[in-house]
Amino acid sequence: MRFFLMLGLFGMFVPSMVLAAVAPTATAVVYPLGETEVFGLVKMVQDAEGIRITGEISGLTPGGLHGFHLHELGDCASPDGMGVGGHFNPEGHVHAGPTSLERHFGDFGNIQADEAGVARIDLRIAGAQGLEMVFGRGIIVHAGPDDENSNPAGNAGPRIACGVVGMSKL
Ligand SMILES: [Cu+2]
Ligand SMILES: [Zn+2]
Repeated sequence: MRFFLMLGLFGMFVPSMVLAAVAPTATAVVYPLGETEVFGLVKMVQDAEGIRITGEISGLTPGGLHGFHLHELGDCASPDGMGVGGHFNPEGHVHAGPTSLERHFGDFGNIQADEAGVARIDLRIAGAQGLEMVFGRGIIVHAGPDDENSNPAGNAGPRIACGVVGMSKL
């Protein structure tokens, strides 16, 4: 009897431990909105320090800074990208930058394009936890820089690329 009780407890704990160990990477293929040619791939993984975001996006303004956020919804259907709603903000904070203690969850700041219009992304959002909340939401790249201050969205201009976050193995 005790054996089966222990087996039952083991059965409850082990799957959650295994799931945590092999938590999927969050991946978004980012497609152009409207007439832009902005395209790329973004990946997010959770570690003890926070969330690490890597990837590469092309077709940007050469040398430009572009606002880069996780928005609330995963609907990239409209050419203006407005279907994804505002910044993902589960805690009701004001807009800020990724190094601020109080900010939207989706405030990833800016990505910097090189002279060929390609941004190679390697951002660390220190202290961010809760990667499980990103799935099904929208990654947006903006035409202009996020000032990491103005509400509600950093005055980053039009939405030029959009991707829905899904699960991948790597
Ligand atoms: Cu945005
Ligand atoms: Zn924001």
